[in-house]
Amino acid sequence: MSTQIDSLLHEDRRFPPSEEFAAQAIASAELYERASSDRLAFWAEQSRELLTWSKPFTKTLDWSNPPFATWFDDGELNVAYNCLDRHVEAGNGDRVALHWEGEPGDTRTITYAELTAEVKRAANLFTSLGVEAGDRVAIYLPMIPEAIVSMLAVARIGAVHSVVFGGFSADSLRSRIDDAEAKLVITADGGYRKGKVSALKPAVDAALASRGELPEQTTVDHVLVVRRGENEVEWTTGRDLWWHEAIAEAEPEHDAQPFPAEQPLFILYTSGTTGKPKGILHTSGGYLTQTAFTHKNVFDLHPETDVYWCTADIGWITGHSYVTYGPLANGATQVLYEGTPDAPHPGRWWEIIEKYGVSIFYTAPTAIRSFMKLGRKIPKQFDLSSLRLLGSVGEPINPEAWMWYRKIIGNKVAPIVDTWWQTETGAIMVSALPGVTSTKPGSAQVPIPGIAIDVVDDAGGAVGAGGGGLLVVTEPWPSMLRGIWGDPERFKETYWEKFWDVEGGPFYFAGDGARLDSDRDVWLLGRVDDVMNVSGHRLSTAEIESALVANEMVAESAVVGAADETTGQAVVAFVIIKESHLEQASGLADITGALRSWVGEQIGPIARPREVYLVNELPKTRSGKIMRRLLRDVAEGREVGDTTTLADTTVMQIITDKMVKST
Ligand code: 6R9
Repeated sequence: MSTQIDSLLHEDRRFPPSEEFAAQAIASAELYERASSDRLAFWAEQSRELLTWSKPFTKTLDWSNPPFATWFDDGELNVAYNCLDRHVEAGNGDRVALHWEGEPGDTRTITYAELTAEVKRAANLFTSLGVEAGDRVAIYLPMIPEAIVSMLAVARIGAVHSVVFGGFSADSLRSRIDDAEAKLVITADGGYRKGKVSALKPAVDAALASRGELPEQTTVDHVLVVRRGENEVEWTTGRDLWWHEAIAEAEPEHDAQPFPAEQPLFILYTSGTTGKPKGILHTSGGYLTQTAFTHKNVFDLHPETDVYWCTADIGWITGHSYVTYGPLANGATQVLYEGTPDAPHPGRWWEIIEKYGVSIFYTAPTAIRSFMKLGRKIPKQFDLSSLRLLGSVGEPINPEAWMWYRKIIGNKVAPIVDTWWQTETGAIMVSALPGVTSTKPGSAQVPIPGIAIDVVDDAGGAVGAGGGGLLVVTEPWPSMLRGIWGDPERFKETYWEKFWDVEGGPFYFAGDGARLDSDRDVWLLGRVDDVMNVSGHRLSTAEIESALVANEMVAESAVVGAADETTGQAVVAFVIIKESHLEQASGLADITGALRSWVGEQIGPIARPREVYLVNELPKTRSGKIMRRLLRDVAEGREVGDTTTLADTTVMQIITDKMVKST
């Protein structure tokens, strides 16, 4: 079977940067020139410029033992010092670091001086609880300032955090605590979600309780509990401590000690296609270099004037790199929001943008599409004129959602950066540079300066302009994962074995399908497991979904390949109709037939869905990625598989109940 992915969609719109934007842009075309003339010297230069090293490094990359890389190996730095103290020392202590907005509308404004002071106390507190450099600390918190304080205080003492998303169950938390052998767990009584307090502490209690086949003892000595929800909690004396009481007693002064560049910084668990979650390991100097570099250049950050907002939860890599480390290393002022986009009303995000004058906004296509579904009336009630740059991450953004984002949210002028990267890559790898690149709706476009990527066939051969295949990273990069916690074999097998012996290799295999257009711009086509094979043509789910959403009636869609006797696989689409077009759609005699023909016209008869199902929800993970595996179960008439990682576990029932079928 060929790995060539047949690409049929055409997109000719181009948006060159405005002169005004280009004139003030941080990034310049020269960055590409410097990086391509000497890639390693470029990263060394960026690292020295962006970070404060306590002991300067003399080596940049050591790739003598692939796939294990070290960057800036003989240098020493303190990550928290770089995110905090040095900004205060430079006279920016009064700059706001966090505009925190609680879901019920309570707020906290925290300056760099205040954040530094809080992190110093927390560092002393963690040390007094027996946490030493190299020890692991689990963080299971809502989006409150203490989440960021905890991450930075752990980093400050050279310990390693493992943030577990607050929506995960007691079992997921337990397996992550056990795998990392965490000594300390930091949690809250509860946090606000959709107008209600959602308790967190009971999950920690359940995770640490002995039961079933679990070992009797965990490695956890203490649980620190932030008071947020004011809900009743159970208490284990000797183990549990209130954050506010303990922090008040902690010493205020704390000198940040330097640690080696390769000191582990965090573990973040991400689910693989099979087996238990992988603990992705990131270290200090290289990670902070690339997150700071990309945050500054991809988001055109002017730290004195910009108000930046990334909507990701700190439980995901986007929250680590573009809420905590990148922005704070760069001294940015940012918004941190506790709740959901629609609480207490569907305009909450736009209200927050208006309130704080947000100028740079970074979110996910799934959020954009759900706002599209509700219509432009809601954002139009707010003043969004402060926005000057928009970012997208997490999934391919289809051209229609891109255009809506630009027009309705970006006031027809804000450049959009579609950023491709992964938990494993640590930081942005492929993206336009605002002010430099002419943007294209739907394409993530070009590797950032200093990053080497390609699209290859199954044998590792470059497909070249116009070709489709697999996305690979062909050279090591500063923020690359350093391994899978406790499992070096799995690290090699999962990411490196496939392209180990190829010319110019080894290459890092990302697991994404991609194509290069005639300008060599990159188009992401979805995970390789999602690619369909219809009569020998490899079709991308992302492209057919794009075509469906380009129909004025369609708000969201998900496409899967279902087994088919004649064609091998057949295209099956799940579609949500926009609220504003429900009447029009129900007036059509054969709406699903119309949508099938539409896809046929947009990309060709081969892509025409065998079936279209109208639904009012799609199954998504908590980080907003569509779980196509479950839809494939429905399309093939099987019992629906494991739904435990869905954000809303009832959604599959709703889908199977409400499906309207046509063939
Ligand atoms: C940052 C993040 C990684 C996977 C990745 C790819 C998809 C992320 C994307 C994108 C198309 C983009 N992905 N950004 N696909 N265009 N701009 O999301 O990390 O949760 O590890 O997911 O997400 O499939 O392989 P993570």
